[in-house]
Amino acid sequence: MTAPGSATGSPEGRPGGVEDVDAVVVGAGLAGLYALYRLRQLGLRTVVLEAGGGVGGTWYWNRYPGARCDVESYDYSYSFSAELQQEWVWTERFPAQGEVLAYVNHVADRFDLRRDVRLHTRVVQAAFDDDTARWTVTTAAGDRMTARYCVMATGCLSIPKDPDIPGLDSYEGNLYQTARWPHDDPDFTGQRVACIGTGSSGIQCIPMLARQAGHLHVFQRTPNFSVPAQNRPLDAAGDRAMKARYPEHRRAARSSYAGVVIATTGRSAFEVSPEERRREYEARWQRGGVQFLGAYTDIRTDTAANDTAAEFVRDRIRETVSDPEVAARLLPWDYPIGTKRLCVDTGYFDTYNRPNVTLVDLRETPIERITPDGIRTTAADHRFDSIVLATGFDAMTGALLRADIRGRGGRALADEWADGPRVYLGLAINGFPNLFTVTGPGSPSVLANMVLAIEQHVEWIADCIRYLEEGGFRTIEATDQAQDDWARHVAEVAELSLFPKTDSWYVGTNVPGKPRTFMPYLGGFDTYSRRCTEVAAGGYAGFVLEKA
Ligand code: NA7
Repeated sequence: MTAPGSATGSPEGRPGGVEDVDAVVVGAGLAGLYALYRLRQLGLRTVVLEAGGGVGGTWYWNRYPGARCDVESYDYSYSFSAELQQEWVWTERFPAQGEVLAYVNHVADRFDLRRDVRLHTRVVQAAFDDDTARWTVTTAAGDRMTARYCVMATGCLSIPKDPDIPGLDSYEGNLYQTARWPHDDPDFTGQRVACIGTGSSGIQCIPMLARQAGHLHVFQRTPNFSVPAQNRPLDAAGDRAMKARYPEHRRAARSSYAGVVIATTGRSAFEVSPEERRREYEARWQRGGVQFLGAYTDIRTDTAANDTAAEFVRDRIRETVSDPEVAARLLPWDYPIGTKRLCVDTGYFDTYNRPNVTLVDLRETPIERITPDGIRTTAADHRFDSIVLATGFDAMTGALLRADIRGRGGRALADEWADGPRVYLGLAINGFPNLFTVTGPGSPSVLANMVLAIEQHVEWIADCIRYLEEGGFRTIEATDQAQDDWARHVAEVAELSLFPKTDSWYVGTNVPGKPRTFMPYLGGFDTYSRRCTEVAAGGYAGFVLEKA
């Protein structure tokens, strides 16, 4: 017996190896699994196609030492099931990669999701057929599947950036990429190790590598702001208290700016004295995490206000790093704090006090090339047993473009987005009917608590599909006008902040040739989700619905 909506229970195979289902979901991370859960509830035969060898998405791939969530565990978890949130016990305030992955696997088992997930299955094309109004999804193995609905749950940070360093292929030592970390936990004991990149991934793994390596060289191009996690184990009494007020905690998160409640003073940084400001920053530093930036309302919008927070962090770096020359190289100067994603670390700056750690400043001595035995900068030839690339991702659009999505008349998404992504509400694209992008560009996504952002999107998509099914509609498609208006709104809101001028993966400048567009929506999770609800309640304003 199979449950209603099970794809494996009743596949409709056709000659030629084509399988027909109701919905295809691409990706089995937190988004894809929840999409499967909701679409099954609608009675749709749903299949999830996943490139990896396990569920978990980001948490499956990013298993480098020190990988940890920078959102607190009680928030970085599904809220859709009261039973799930009551029974799961988190052990740390900021969960390590392994714990989040164990959680996702628990969810997959608890809700019997695995039977409709196909692992090791990479989607290489999704094409819409105008005549049948169905999507044909092709896998790397050449298998094909058709579906009425295609849900792209491919993640915002899932395609590692090609590090474009000459000579990389010639390297004969061990080469690692944080986002494609091997499962057998490499041992760096006694080795000469290099780490290239000092974003969140680098900042998390550098302290761990330093503990093992004989000597670690960190190759830094842009210094980063980082605040301490102040991570700690959770205890049973705290767990009981949290679980007693979970529903109200979730309600508050759902109506918050970031999908997680960030306590703010509600004041401008200049409404208070420098001493009071310092006390506020100090208290937040001691509490740990990205709540640091919530101190004042104008940190994201006013350069001078921002600089009070930036200078506080620079002072902590000067205080922590004992060699003043090394400290000076670690100071971020040329962009406002928070306009690249703020890093959250455990012992990062302190790592530079270790005798076995050397900082190489690539602004002074750029990398010329990777050689067979190491890295050549303009100043020296370094020999390494292992090189770790923590060089980031082709964020937000990378996975969608990689999938070769073709809409009406065979038009390619890559052509549509040649000047930057345009996605109505970050959810739907003109010319690509019945295709949905979970946490797509133009939605709060990476600026919000991702799990809540995922739940809000999946719930909206499931409600929309139910509406189509019950109303006898064949397709839903965003209008060009609605999509343009939304893209303009996303850009205008971003312009009110300090974000767009900073080079970062938010604007795509980390990937050569990528058009500069501020991709996430900065208007707030609360405002945004209200807007999505209104659009649906208004009979899907900004969409064209076609009757079957
Ligand atoms: P990030 O934040 O994009 O960081 C990548 C780092 O790699 C950053 O320091 C880059 O320097 C550096 N980088 C990239 N390419 C090169 C080359 N060619 N040479 C030297 N240095 C290079 O990616 P992460 O994986 O750390 O974090 C991404 C998100 O994942 C994070 O924000 C969290 O949300 C989770 P640059 O700044 O470009 O000078």
